Amino acid sequence: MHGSLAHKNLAHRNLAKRAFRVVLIKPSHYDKDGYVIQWLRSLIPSNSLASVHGLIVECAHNAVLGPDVEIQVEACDECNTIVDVAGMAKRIRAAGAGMVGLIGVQSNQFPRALDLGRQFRALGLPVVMGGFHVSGCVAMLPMLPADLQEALDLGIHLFAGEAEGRMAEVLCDVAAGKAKPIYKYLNDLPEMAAAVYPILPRSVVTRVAGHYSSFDAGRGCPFQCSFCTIINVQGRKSRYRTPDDVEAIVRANAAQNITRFFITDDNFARNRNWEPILDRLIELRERENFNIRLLLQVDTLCHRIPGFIEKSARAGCTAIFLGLENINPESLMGAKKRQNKIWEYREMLLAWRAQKVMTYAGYILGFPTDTPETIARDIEIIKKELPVDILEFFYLTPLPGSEDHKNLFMRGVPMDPDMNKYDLEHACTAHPLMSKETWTQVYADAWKRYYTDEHVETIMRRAIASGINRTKVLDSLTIFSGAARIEGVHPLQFGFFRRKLRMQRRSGMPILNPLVFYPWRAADFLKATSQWLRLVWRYRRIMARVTADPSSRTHFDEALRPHTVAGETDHFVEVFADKIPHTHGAPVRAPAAVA
Ligand code: B12
Ligand code: SF4
Repeated sequence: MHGSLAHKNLAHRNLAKRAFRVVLIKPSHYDKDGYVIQWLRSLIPSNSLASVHGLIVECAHNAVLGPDVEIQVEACDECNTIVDVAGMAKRIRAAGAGMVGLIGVQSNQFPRALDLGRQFRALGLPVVMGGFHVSGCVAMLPMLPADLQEALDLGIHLFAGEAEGRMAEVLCDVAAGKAKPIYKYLNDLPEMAAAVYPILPRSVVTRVAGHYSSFDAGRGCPFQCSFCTIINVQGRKSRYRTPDDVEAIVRANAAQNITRFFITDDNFARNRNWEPILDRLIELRERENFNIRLLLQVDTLCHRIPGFIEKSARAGCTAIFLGLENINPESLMGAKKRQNKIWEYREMLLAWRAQKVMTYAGYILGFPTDTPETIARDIEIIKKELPVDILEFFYLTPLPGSEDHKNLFMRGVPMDPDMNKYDLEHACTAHPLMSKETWTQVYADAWKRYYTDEHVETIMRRAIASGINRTKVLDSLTIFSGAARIEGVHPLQFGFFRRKLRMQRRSGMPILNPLVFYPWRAADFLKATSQWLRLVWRYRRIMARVTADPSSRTHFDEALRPHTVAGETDHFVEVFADKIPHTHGAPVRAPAAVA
């Protein structure tokens, strides 16, 4: 089998007379000063890049451009790699033909992607762009927005939808000089069973701290949150990979010595094939000693699925991301996030703790009834009553592709025209009760309010008492506490050792004189480094104190207290008693006392 494959490859090579080089770039976006947000090492891998890379590798194997054309591919994530436009263009020219793919472009990355596309187009190279901004806008809006039109005017080809089963067509069209302005595949979602694997070479993966790679075990989510773009692009039906395919992805990565994975399903708990997939991973771990580590995204009802949490932990899950979003049922109902039952939050979080899995919860600020006072109150409640480790804050944002965005667009409500700001870290439209300044202040204050030294100490004590890896918790606390406050970026976009390149500045902003830029950058670097060193030192001292204290092992507080009596609810559930809808399973309230 191996012999015949090698023979076939050799035959290909002998025939290959021409080359077609595909350069894949996952663009980053700009910071407030107009410099590209990039790092020596990023924190989280790009699954979009791995997916499209896998598709091009498949096209190369299948020689889709003909037996005499060798398809070459290179991939880079701009979050951890400097994009050398001239060098890439030179390599395409040296190959004789090729194209640039701008991969997985989100709305906030669109301005950067357009700047890169413009440079490649000026050099006469074909450029194709895909990702959630293109897909979301084409899926939801009645007309193309101005920025997509600008891309088309530059001669950039747009791809809306998923590329599995369609990449060969795109490559053939580009190679023949007949690429369409827009490829629309939104109404025809590809099956995931037997779909090509997302995979990246080790040299790309090792640019991510901890050498995490990624794959999606499925796509689609049954829920209907109004701020979500995913359901409008990838649909609400669960499409999933087979356990054989997941095993093949793991083995292919393990062959490169990579066994840590971020499974990027938005909601792995709603992947209808979760159990056979986890069973297979458990088998690989327990029978073949694969050192698999998993990071999963799940929903707040996952604890109701029998065996889900236990099997996730056995399969190697050490941390989960979940969309807590808010603890006010009124906000959750307003955003159609009906599946979030606040009275079950503690039970769900305790179930993960029992398996020694760390929890990261997303929390959205700026629902219509939010005020600075209610947000402050709610964060204090979470600190006291919910056993979550890491809380991360986002602005409620009308992301292109979401129902919220479509509604505002159709009603002509003003939204910030600068897509670079649609990173969930900026106020992009007006709030009914808070001015833009107040909302911005509330966001900055939220990080400070949650990550107080006192609460960091409590989280460390809870980690020790629950047997959760304390170093992992400490490292995450450090990053999540410092990223927004010190670097001005959300932790999910964070990395180690920030790079700011003088020449890579947003179009329209001046390139500074070296005599101005370098002293500014040196001062900027020293300021951030000294802030980081102080934070690390403070947190290490907290860790040392907590570890040395024998009472940490038996630490207990309100958040860790399971409900023992049937129908018992948390104190905070009482706070929101009048906002809880009468749905099945909701706590039954005593009739309100007459004032
Ligand atoms: C994993 C993930 C991340 C990871 C990794 C990023 C990545 N792209 O892999 C991390 C944690 C870093 C991340 C961060 C953010 N994310 Co994110 N993320 C996702 C998630 C859950 C999965 C991405 C994925 O792998 N999708 C599967 C791939 C295969 O789909 P795809 O990217 O669309 O690619 C397919 C097609 O579009 C097409 N295609 C794509 N590119 C190209 C190029 C060419 C040439 C062609 C032909 C085809 C093509 O083919 C691909 C294969 O079918 C998505 C939701 C989702 N389900 O996609 C959100 C999502 C992409 N993220 C989103 C956001 C907002 C963010 C953040 C801004 C939020 C934040 N502050 O954390 C940051 C941005 C920072 C950054 N550097 O990316 C939004 C984007 C919405 C929008 N309109 O912009 C999404 C859609 C979720 C949501 N909230 O609605 N994210
Ligand atoms: S649960 Fe997550 S993926 Fe599903 S609709 Fe809501 S925000 Fe989107």
